Amino acid sequence: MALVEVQVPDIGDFDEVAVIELLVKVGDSVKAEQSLITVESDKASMEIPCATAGVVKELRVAIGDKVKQGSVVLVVEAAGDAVAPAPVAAPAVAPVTAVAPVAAAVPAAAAAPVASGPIHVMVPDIGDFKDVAVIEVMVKPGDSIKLEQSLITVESDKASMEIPSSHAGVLKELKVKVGDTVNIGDLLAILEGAAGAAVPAPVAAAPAVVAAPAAVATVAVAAVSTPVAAPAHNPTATPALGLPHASPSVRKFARELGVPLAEVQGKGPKGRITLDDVQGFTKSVMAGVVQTSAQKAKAPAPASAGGGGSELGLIPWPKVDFAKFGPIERKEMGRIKKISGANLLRNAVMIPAVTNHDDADITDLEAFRVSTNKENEKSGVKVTMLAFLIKASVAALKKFPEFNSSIDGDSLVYKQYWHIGFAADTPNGLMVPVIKDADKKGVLQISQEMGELAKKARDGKLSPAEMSGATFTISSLGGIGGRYFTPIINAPEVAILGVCKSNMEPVWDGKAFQPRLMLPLSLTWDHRVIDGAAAARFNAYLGQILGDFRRVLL
Ligand code: CAO
Repeated sequence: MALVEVQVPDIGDFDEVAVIELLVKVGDSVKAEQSLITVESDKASMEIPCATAGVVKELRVAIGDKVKQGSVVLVVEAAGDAVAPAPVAAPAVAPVTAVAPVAAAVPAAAAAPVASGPIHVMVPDIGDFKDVAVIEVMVKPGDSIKLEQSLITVESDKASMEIPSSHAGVLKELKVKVGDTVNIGDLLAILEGAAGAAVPAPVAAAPAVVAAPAAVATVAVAAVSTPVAAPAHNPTATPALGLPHASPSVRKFARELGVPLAEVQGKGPKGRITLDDVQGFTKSVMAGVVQTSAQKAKAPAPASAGGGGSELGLIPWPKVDFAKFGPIERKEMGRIKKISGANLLRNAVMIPAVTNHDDADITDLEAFRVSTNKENEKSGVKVTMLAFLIKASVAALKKFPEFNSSIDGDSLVYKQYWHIGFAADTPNGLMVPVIKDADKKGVLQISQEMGELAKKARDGKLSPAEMSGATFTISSLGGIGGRYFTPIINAPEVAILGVCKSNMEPVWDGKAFQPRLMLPLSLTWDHRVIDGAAAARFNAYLGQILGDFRRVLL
């Protein structure tokens, strides 16, 4: 039996698309042409099919990865002699996906800024498709339409695609409704145009356009991409696979809000999830009427539960047209920022957190660290202050075990292992690698591991295992600066230590001021588990250890 690498086929004009769903897992038997993954651009989603029947041996992509033509999606052990063992692209079947409106063959007169007046927006070239069904109308008369804004979603049995507007203007009349079928050149909508709002210049060939009468510019948008991809989004098949049935813009909207689409009931045609369904779901969650499965799974014990946040009675996030006030640049947030942002928000909202600030005298410890590094110069391992902090924190966690616990329902789980996470600043955002069993390791070994893990974090090469299992986290801004800050607890941990830059300060010894190197400590703790007195004791004990590390031995 041959191992076959299944590649992304020709996906038309798309350079890179994001993997948004994995439809199979290792060990699954797959049929030829069965969909393997769903990929999505900002305008369309499509499914990549399998080139051959067999058993999935290896998945080479994860959700969030970017792929392009030729990327290997997975490895299949082909059934029988079905297929030659060379890597094969998935069947370059049919179409597509909609797309960025490539400007149409617009007559010079129409391409120039047009005077105010009705503009006819028509169905562009949509590949080989005929009679595609309108499954969603995204605008209504009276709406202000931006250039390239999606107007409707159409769907064949292979793909769903959004048709963008060729012009900006106010929507006067919609010529299609859900359930209609449309073809290239059909009139979609009439806009009241604004001067200068037309598609800039003709680029690609598209439906020929009739020169406009004096007052009416008739333009077709060429929302074209050369077909190819897969037996794509099949609305009848997807529910069977348990996948949500929704257009790309609805999926994107749901992702931005963090709405689990699989839990939204679609009220559109054939159970399709519409924008209204996602909004309705969000309102129900905010009102506390509905809980997502993630909320249900993570909800702490009723006595300590924060619920879904509905009781906060939050008003909507301010919507500001920033461009009104000055030039702007819009950049999509990176994947890691989005993921860590969602976690930080939950932790900030759900944990009654308090921060205690204190200072530790590290004069002697810093002198010891510097001399150790001099002695060890040749070894290549640099002992860092953070490594001492990890070791000192383990001693404090052992003395105050509730700081090494987690809430689980009505219970507190006291962990008898000491895995310490440390926040690492990377070009992609904040990551938290974990030093496992820090209690069993020396400061040198911790320093070395930290260096390796921090490098992996910066290179984006940390494995999930290297980021999981922490019982306590340290966030050090010591190499950068600052005095104190209020770190956010990394749930389900119950405390986090923030450290800033040490400073020489005059410290009163009872007789005189002495210059001492003082390290600012900020300990944030979960008030459901820990109280202020315990936090003050924890910091004081940590300070004693950092002041005289021999105490670790006691
Ligand atoms: N006080 C004074 N100097 C300090 C210090 C402290 N508390 N901690 C570190 N330094 C010094 C180091 O000694 C080093 O100096 P030299 O180069 O002269 O030896 C310099 O600062 C740089 O240290 P570093 O940052 O490279 O090493 P580290 O072990 O302190 O930290 C790591 C490693 C990965 C934690 C760090 O690089 C990092 O990413 N920090 C940011 C963490 C972060 O973003 N936290 C905020 C999370 S909340 O948004």
